[in-house]
Amino acid sequence: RQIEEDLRGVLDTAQLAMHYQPIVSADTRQVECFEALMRWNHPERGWISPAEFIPVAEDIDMIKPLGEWALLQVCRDACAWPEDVGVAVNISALQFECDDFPSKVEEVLIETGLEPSRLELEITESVFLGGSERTQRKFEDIKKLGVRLALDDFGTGYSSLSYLRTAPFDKIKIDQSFVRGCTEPGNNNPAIMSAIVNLAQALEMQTVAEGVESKDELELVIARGASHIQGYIFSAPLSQKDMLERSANGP
Ligand code: G
Ligand code: G
Ligand code: MN
Ligand code: NA
Repeated sequence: RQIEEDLRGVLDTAQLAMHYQPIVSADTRQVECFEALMRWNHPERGWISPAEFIPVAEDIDMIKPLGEWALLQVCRDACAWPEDVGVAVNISALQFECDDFPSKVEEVLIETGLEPSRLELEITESVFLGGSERTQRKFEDIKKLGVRLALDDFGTGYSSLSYLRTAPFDKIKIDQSFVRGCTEPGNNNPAIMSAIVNLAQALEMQTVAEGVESKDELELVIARGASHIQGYIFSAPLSQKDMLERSANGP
C-alpha cells in the first residue's frame, strides 16, 4: 500500500511534526504540562491522523524509529519551555516492549539535558497483556530514571485491574469517552468518573479528564474530583511555534 511506502521514508522528509495540547491543574488553573501528539502532513493527502498511521507503523515495524524520533523531538522542544512545565509522550505498547526502551529514554534525556521529572510517558493498558515480571521490571527501570508514568485511555481496554497493585503510575488519564455526554441526564459517566477518581486517589495517583470541550463538562469533571483537565475548552493541540506564541500572550 502507498501509505506503507510513504511511512517507511517519512523520517527522511520534514512531514512529521509534534503538536502540543495543554493539561491544566484543576487547583491552580495553570498549565502543568503538554501532551505531545504526532501529526503527519502528507504531500498529496494532507493531514493524516495518528489514529490512522500509528497502527500502520506498528504493522510495518516503523513504530520504533517513529517513536524514538518523537521522543527526541519532544525533549528538545520542551527544553525551550519554562522549567516548571512538563511534557507527556504517547508510547506504543510495541515500543515499550522493546528491551532497550528504558536505555533509549535515558539516552534522550542525556542528549537533550531535559530534567527527567519533566518527562511523562503515556502508556495504555495493552502493555499488560504481554504482562508479568518483565513488564514490572521495565516500569521500575523507567521510574529509576526519574521519569513519570501515566496510564492513558483508562477504562477502555480489555485489561483487569490487577496490574494496579504494582505498576508505579503517577497519573491515570480518564478516557474522553467517559466525558462525552457526561452532562446529559441519566448518563452513567459521572458515576464512573467518581469511581476512577476515588481509585486513583487511594493509590495516590493524579487524574486527567480528557476531551473536555464545554464549560458544563469542565464544572462536572472538577466536581467529580479530577485533578487535571485536558481538552478543546483550553486548547486544541498546537505546533511548537503557535504554542509558544500563544503562551507569550498569556493563557
Ligand atoms: O491527536 P489525535 O486525536 O489525532 O491522536 C489519535 C491517537 O493517536 C491517540 O490515541 C493518540 O494517543 C495517538 N498518538 C498521537 N501521537 C502519538 C505518538 O506520538 N505516538 C503514539 N504511539 N501514539 C500517538
Ligand atoms: O488516546 P489519546 O488520549 O492519547 O488521544 C488524545 C486525542 O484526543 C488526540 O487525538 C487529541 O487531538 C484528541 N482531543 C484532545 N482534546 C479533545 C477534545 O476536547 N475533544 C475531542 N473530541 N478530542 C480531543
Ligand atoms: Mn495520550
Ligand atoms: Na487518552
